[in-house]
Amino acid sequence: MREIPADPFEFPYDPNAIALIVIDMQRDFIEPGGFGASLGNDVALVQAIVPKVAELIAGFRKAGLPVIHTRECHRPDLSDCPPAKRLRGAPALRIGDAGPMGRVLIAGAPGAEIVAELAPLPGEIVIDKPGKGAFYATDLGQQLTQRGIRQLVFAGVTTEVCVQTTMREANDRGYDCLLASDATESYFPAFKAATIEMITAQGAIVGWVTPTATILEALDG
Ligand code: TIU
Repeated sequence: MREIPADPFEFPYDPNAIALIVIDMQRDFIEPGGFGASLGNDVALVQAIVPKVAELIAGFRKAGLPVIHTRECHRPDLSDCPPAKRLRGAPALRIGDAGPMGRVLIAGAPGAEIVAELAPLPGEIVIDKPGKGAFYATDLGQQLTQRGIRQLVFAGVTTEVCVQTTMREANDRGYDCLLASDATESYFPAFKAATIEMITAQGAIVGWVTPTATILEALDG
């Protein structure tokens, strides 16, 4: 077993059981005119991590390790979108409404696609998820079990919403979770900082955190 330097202490890296999971790097969250912007957010902050996420993906691919992508999106008939989610608040565009990138957060719409720079390769797992957590109402758990994956490196958006929710789901299911600190972002810098503090506190109660470069060095070694 090798170790990756991390907070709050070394991450016990098992090259035979680790995968990268990239959460929701979709046009709807990253580009102007999508769901993230419709909720009142400035997307510039999350757009800035695209190159770092690309580096991390490239490192996993080069090492021959699995890369998993998730997309938050719903069926065109909205049957998997709880009214409580769709009707909440007063967004400029609701889930399912027609926006500049097609129907907001609907599977198959241009806005629900992963940004071109981070597009999945054929053969990589892509999980469409109706919730914030990637385990809820998906077959992610089965996919990981089939491949013997027990450790997950996390990247993507947003740190405190879909990334943290999925990390907590994974932690409860027995996965070791390592967050790439510079390959994740929030619309709210204070929320990202708080998430990193809360997951690493209490002896890595949810998981570990370390920068992309440190992870890539370990994959190379
Ligand atoms: N609004 C927000 O911060 N996030 C989401 O709605 N979804 C994800 O984080 N992917």
